[in-house]
Amino acid sequence: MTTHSSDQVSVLGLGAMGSALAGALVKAGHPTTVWNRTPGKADAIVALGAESAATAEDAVRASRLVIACLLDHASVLEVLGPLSAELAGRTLVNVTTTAPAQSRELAAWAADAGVAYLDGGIMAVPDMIGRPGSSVLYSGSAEVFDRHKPLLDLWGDSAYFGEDAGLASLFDLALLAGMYVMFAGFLHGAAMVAPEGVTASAFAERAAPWLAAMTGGFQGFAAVVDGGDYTVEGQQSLGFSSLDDLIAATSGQGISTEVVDMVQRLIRRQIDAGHGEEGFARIIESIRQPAH
Ligand code: FVH
Repeated sequence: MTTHSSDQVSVLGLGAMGSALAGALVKAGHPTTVWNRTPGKADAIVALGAESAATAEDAVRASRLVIACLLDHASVLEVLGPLSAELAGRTLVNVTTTAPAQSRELAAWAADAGVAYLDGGIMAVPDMIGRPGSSVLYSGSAEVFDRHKPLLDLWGDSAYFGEDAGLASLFDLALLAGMYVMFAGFLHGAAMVAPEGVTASAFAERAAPWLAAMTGGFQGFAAVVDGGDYTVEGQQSLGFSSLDDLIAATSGQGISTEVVDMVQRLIRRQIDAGHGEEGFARIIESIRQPAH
């Protein structure tokens, strides 16, 4: 049996993201009950047609399907820990950002309490919810995912990674790792050109298409990594990839070299281990084996 727009749903947490998720459900016609620790945040959603519950317990009791979108793992435990009896026999979809071990801990707690559990990682900002480009990663109960997919799809593209509840979180954080390092690289470049009077906005105009074009190289690196042979012809070698000039130019601008030093260290460890002729993708071996 799959979710229908007439199915009742409760949303716990009306921060920026919880409000966006609840708003999408209400707009799609789901009878929606909302709860937030601090009163007042429900007003905008109630104006759209949601019911406001006075307590988290009341919100849980209102629906078979409960969505949690709270700050972090600790707040989820604080709110849901005392409600295991009320949640028993219901379905919990937790889209709060948590670490994989925390997602697994919640899944184990839910199993003990008789709660069907699906963990989610949101790859979107609140304004993107329900729009193209928004995706939400899920893992945990396949049955819950399949049954509620029409509802989950209201928020964005829904992707399921498997029964291990920690997998969605792992993918979420792995993707965020790529994002943060890319942002740091962009800001490093902006800081490099700033002493010449170039604004960050002007630099962004050049950086965005350049970095977008460079993502075309991911599959090539991935093929080398998956093949496990870094000697494949046609790759830029580690020896050729030295960042010495880049680091010297960075120092010359009087700014920190920390961002590029990190990449240089990953390259250097492989060259020092005798792999200078092999491809750049080999730095994944430095990442896999922490430096002592
Ligand atoms: N906003 C975003 O762009 C990101 C995108 C990717 C996924 N994240 C994650 O979504 C979770 C919620 O994020 P949020 O943006 O809604 O966060 P806030 O606006 O700060 O709202 C936090 C809500 O959590 C409630 N809360 C915090 N601590 C407790 C607690 N101990 N007990 C009960 N509720 C708690 C808070 O309530 P209040 O402060 O209004 O009373 C808000 O409802 C998050 O995991 C992101 O990483 C969003």
